[in-house]
Amino acid sequence: MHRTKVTVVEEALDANNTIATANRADFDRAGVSVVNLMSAPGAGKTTLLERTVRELPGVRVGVLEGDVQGSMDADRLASLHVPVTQLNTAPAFGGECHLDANMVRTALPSLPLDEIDLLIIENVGNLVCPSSYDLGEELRMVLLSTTEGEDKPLKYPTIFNGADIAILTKMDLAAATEFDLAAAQRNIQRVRPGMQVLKVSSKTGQGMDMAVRLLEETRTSMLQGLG
Ligand SMILES: Nc1nc2c(ncn2[C@@H]2O[C@H](COP(=O)(O)OP(=O)(O)OP(=O)(O)O)[C@@H](O)[C@H]2O)c(=O)[nH]1
Ligand SMILES: [Mg+2]
Repeated sequence: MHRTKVTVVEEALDANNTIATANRADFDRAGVSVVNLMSAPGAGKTTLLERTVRELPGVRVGVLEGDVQGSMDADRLASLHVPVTQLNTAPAFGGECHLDANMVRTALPSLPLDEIDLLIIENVGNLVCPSSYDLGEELRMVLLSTTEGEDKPLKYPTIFNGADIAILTKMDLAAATEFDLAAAQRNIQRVRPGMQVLKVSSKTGQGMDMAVRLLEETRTSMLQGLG
């Protein structure tokens, strides 16, 4: 019984990986760099995106918004005049707590790939579900806010282990929440040795120059890889 369960999960992830590979090929063909933004609910994904859109001159950004329900985040971003496509996991995908490659594939026809350079996918707010699902992205970013506690990398290791970059958000609140920055850094390194960690506040702008530079570098290295 247990073995059957494991097999079914493995098959589902294999199928996801096959579709993710097709997505990646389509993104490459279109010359679009793709970033998958993941975090617990409310860690600051949309706020960081809003600020990034404003501070990334010369890069045409598009957004794919993943939410269980509603379009509040998509509406926030659309008001900044960037192309935004909403993906709701309920009811079309049964209220899943993550995006998967097939959902992204379903959204591809509505993404203006020839009008953008960088597609940022805001995953459903969840520190567990998105971990295992490759969407066809080039860069996986996980956000950890100073209001969540420095222990989270140890409690939810998979999402930190599978990400390329960690971003500590809401740094302006670190003192008020007595966030132990050194412990957070240690915990991240324990689950993902060598992980690059950025410290950002979308309110004060702290660290935004580093975040923007990282996205520009992702774009540049993709173009070099294609060329
Ligand atoms: N003080 C402070 N508040 C922030 C910062 N970033 C986001 N917030 C606030 O945190 C709350 C949640 O931010 P969102 O950007 O909506 O978080 P999210 O990760 O997109 O949330 P979901 O999409 O629901 O998972 C909002 O009230 C923001 O104003 C920050 O850097 N500093
Ligand atoms: Mg959001």
